[in-house]
Amino acid sequence: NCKEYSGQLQAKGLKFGIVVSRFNDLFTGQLLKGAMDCLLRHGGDEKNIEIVWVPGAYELPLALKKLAQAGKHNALVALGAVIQGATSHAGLINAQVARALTQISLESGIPVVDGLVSAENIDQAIERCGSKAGNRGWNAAQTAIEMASLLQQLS
Ligand code: INI
Repeated sequence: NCKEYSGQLQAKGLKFGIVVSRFNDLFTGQLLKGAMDCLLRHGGDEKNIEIVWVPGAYELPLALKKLAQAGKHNALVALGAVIQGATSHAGLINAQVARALTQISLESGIPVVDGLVSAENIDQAIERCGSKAGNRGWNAAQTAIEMASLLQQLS
């Protein structure tokens, strides 16, 4: 007879903010497409979704923090593509961004979902942005819906 909680995959009436990086936009554009597809297929509404573009993955946390502080959204999604080989500091970017996203989420109480693709090469990035390994943007949006729903139940 325990009381159990789990989020529903229903986005109706929920507000989402998506922050997406322009760097590697060949890939991040596909992540955004996947995320939008997921939100709309689960009952989300375009008028309840805000999209913010930043130059690169490193800039994602600050824009997300601003959105989190505004407190207008039920969940936030970060989309980016960091490809090793394209840069020497890819690992550093990934670690910094992942930690910052956690911090923003915990400080604000708003789910911030990490939808960054971290790939060793272009092939891996292709696989994760709408081909054989799916679309990480779509998965991130699904997590955002579930967490937004869960937090509504818990508060
Ligand atoms: N930004 C990315 O989003 N992905 C990358 O692969 C990348 N590489 O390879 O360097 C990248 N660099 C830019 C970085 O995010 C910042 O925009 C830049 O350092 C200015 O702060």
